[in-house]
Amino acid sequence: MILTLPLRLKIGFLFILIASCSPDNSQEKESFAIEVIPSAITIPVDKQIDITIASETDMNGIIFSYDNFATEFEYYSNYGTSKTINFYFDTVGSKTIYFKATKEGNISSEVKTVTINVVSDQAVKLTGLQLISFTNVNGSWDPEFPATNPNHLADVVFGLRKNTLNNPFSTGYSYKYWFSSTVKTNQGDLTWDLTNENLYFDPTKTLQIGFDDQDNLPASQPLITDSFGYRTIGLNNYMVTKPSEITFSYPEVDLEFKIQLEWPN
Ligand SMILES: [Ca+2]
Ligand SMILES: [Ca+2]
Repeated sequence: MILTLPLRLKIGFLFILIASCSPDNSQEKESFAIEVIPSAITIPVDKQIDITIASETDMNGIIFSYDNFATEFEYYSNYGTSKTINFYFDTVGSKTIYFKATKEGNISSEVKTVTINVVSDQAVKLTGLQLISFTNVNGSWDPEFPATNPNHLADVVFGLRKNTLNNPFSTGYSYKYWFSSTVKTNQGDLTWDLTNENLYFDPTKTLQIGFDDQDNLPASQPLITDSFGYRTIGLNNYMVTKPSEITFSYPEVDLEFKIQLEWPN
């Protein structure tokens, strides 16, 4: 008789424990396991990397995210038990990618993460830029102000685009946003110190550069006044001499600018 009460309590406790766990257990049963295998965990900037997502079950969706699924990218197709996709990183640093897969019945897999260390390696560092001349420099780009008011001068910003992978499920490349500078109000000194921006790029590849007069955001006017509105620059002619400064001139649009570089050892 002395044992009866504690025994009942124990049974009761066990029952409650099982009951409260059972919804979680059934969710775990529905989820499934995946493996995420990168072809390397340290890669140079501007190099493509392959990542394979594998499962024992056929996958019909792959979902990945760079911010733990606050924003995510979803692709649906019959991927079978293994799918290799491509990633491309245009900045240096540690990159964590979160992966999930789905299978028939709209069932999500567990989350797997992979962290890739993107290093500068043989990349060149863009450390500065000076805009020497552009169309109508010292002239009026903001005609709402009279020529006697310095506000009529251009408020200059420049932007750079890198040729990067369109998306992990494709092999195509196109130029995409990489960096935009601070604004030099009313021309300012037209000189940007970029030492702390970590602007590393593969010197065998090209960049697109554009300069704008920035009006009230988001409006802006290209300072390169032809139909392109940008120029493509490359370092192929400088790979041997490795100069720390290069001047690019485009007389057809009155454009001249100088970049400062740090070459790898
Ligand atoms: Ca303007
Ligand atoms: Ca202005």
